[in-house]
Amino acid sequence: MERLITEETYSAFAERGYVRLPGFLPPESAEPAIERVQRVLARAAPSDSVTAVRKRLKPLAKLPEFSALLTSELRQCARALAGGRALSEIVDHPQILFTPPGASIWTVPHKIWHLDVPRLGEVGLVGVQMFTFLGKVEAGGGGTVVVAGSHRLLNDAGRVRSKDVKRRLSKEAYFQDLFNGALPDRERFVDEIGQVGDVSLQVIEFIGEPGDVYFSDLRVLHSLAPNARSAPRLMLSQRFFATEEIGALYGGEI
Ligand SMILES: O=C(O)CCC(=O)C(=O)O
Repeated sequence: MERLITEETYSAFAERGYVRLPGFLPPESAEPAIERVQRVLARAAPSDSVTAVRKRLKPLAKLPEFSALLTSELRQCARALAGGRALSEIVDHPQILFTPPGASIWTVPHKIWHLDVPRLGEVGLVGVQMFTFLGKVEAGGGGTVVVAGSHRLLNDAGRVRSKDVKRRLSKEAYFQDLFNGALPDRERFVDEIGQVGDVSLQVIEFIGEPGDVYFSDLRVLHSLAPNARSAPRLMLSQRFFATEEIGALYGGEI
């Protein structure tokens, strides 16, 4: 693992809240899962709704071809990035993320920015999320978007739910603009570094190809993005929760 996780990886993860590990998994290890997904997509009719296709894809993720991508090296890496904390997976298989092509333009979304779990104040990191690719996802191709650096905000505010995190962040000019759909030139959130206090912020699109892995801190604000490319966006994700910290949140085992 040392060949992929260096001191720079740890410090980038601490600073930015995400890290990209190109070729962490052997690209060919994704092939059986890709074949499964493609078989389902090939049977989809143009009139099928996105929800209907997602529903058909969902159970595939329980197949061994998908869990095989959650390697012990990947789990070790998640734990290392989580500062050695014990981690739990609420489900033992990953989740398929699918966005069909067809958006007329790609732009930084102004809505659906969220967290999957509440903030826990000075507890800090509550887990990490892994993303990998079941096909090439290019810029503008619907990859998950995150606000790098946002995990460093609001760590002194005790327990804050996702909705309230957004409400509190809206007091800052950067987030007021990010959440404002009427604002033109939204690519600037990708091209420019914003600032809240001493924290630098930037919207990052998770792009890559089979074998590439991203890890993000579960405190990082993230959203879905449109897919303005011609290929469907197919990614896999798994969440690793800090067992003790999240167990305390929900009053016991998770
Ligand atoms: O589909 C996506 O890229 C968004 C993923 C997401 O919001 C999540 O994992 O919580």
